[in-house]
Amino acid sequence: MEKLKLGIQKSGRLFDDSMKLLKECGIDISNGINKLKADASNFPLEVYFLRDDDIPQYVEDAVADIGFVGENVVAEKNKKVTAVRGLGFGKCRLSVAVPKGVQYPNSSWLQGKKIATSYPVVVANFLQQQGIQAEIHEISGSVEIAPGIGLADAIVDLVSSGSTLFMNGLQEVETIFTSEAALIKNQQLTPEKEAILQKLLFRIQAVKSAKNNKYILLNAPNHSLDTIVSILPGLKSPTVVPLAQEGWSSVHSMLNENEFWDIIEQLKAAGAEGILVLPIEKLIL
Ligand code: PRT
Ligand code: ZN
Repeated sequence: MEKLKLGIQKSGRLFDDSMKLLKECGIDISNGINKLKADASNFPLEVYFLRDDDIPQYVEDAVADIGFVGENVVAEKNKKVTAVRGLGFGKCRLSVAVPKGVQYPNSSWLQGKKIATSYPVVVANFLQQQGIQAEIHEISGSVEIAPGIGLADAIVDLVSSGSTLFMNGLQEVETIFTSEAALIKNQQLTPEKEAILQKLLFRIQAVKSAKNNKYILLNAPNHSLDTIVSILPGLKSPTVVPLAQEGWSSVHSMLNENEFWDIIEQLKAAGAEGILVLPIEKLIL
């Protein structure tokens, strides 16, 4: 049987989350993780451990059929690959930063300046869109020290917490790209490989929707059931089961993370008691 070849970062910021996602999808690749590649024991998948920068090229060339890689890398490498979906980890932004104290009203400040970055393609596109001419200095690491040593007036670099910029006397002034890890695929997958990918995507979707939702159980006096049921969104409608105690019911439903606290407050106000909230492991909608 054909196997789908997946390229993931071999070490670095995306490695742990990539492995965790596969595990949550029920895919076991515990064999031979230290090697260049590993076979899943219970899914038609072969995992290749690669430098993140190489993943788009490998996917274009079908050395790997699919890859987990930062959208920032996909944008910079500009290879012929298809981005299928975001994976919800590796979140960061590519931002312009200038020395603290500099007044930066908008991107026109960059006109005629020197910008250090590891993302020359994305930065050149941004400058072109904005109609700005500036000099791009490509450097591969420690971009944040460039202004301090007089190499550049500004930098464009990835930011997550912002502490690297802060410690180097820089301020983030404009975000030009927001990024997360994404699943990319080769543009000519065989139907058989496409079918394996669909299976994998189905599992990823189940894992991701489970993360955003909680299972909720509560007790309610029967006279407030109508109100409580109307507050709960649920998949279809909540499950209502009578309690041993006369006049009371147990209500089971599902809540989205984003509206969670809001709804809990409304439920309490409507007379719900003994509210229990549980994580959901997988959710198939
Ligand atoms: O060896 P390999 O080439 O595979 O790895 P790498 O060193 O090129 O990449 P790695 O592991 O650093 O990052 C992999 C991916 O993680 C990136 O391509 C992004 O998609 C994503 N990511 C998420 C980040 C960050 N957050 C991040 N904060 N990548 C890099 N950073 C760096 C940033 O460049 C800066 O130096 O962290 C510093 C800023 O962090 P804060 O928290 O101080 O703002
Ligand atoms: Zn890299």
